[in-house]
Order: sequence, then structure tokens, then C-alpha cells
Amino acid sequence: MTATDNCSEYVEVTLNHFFTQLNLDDCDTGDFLTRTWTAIDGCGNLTIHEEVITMLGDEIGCPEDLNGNGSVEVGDLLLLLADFGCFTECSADIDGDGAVTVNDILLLLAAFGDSC
Ligand SMILES: [Ca+2]
Ligand SMILES: [Ca+2]
Repeated sequence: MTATDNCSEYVEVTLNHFFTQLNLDDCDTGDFLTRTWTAIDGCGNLTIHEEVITMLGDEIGCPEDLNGNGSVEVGDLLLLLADFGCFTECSADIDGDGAVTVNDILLLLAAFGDSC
């Protein structure tokens, strides 16, 4: 998510809130999560953008299966470790918080060995 401003070269964009609803048991109706993005310019003016992401039941699958080969295995762990510390446009951001952190590793390890 990016933002531009007429007066400020730099606009701070933050992800204030995410994960307002996730019905993993109700896949047929489509689960969704809501992210609220806030952009603040150099003068303190702010705008808020709500992003709603709809997830179809069949697509929830295994976010931990980073290489898409149908199981959570060493290859996925190596991809995650290669992306560890990423804070923008991360390919191994499993929990959707925008960064690749220890929590993403823990989620992958919890699913390790699972078939997707
Ligand atoms: Ca895999
Ligand atoms: Ca993450």
C-alpha cells in the first residue's frame, strides 16, 4: 500500500488493524479479513483506507506451502528463511502482517509435514 501527497514527499503508511473476521469453519460463504491502512503526511493530515480481502474456501488451503508443491516441507522453510526480515512485498508472509518474522516461522513449523 502506498500513498502520495501534494505537499509532502514522504507519507507514512501503517497497517493499523487487520483480521477483523475469519470464519475458517464457514468456507462455502467465503471468508474475509479486513485491513485498515492509515496514511499520514508531513502536516499530520491523515486518511484511512479499508481493504477487504475475500478468501474463497478452496483457496485457504495451506498458506505455509510457499512453493505450492502440495505439502509443508523443508523447501517451504528454506523459502521463508530466505525472506526472513522482509518488511515490504514479502513472499513468505504467512500471517499477513506485512513482514516475515518469527511468528511466520512458528506457523510454518506448526504445519510442518501437512499435506495441502
Ligand atoms: Ca511446499
Ligand atoms: Ca508475517
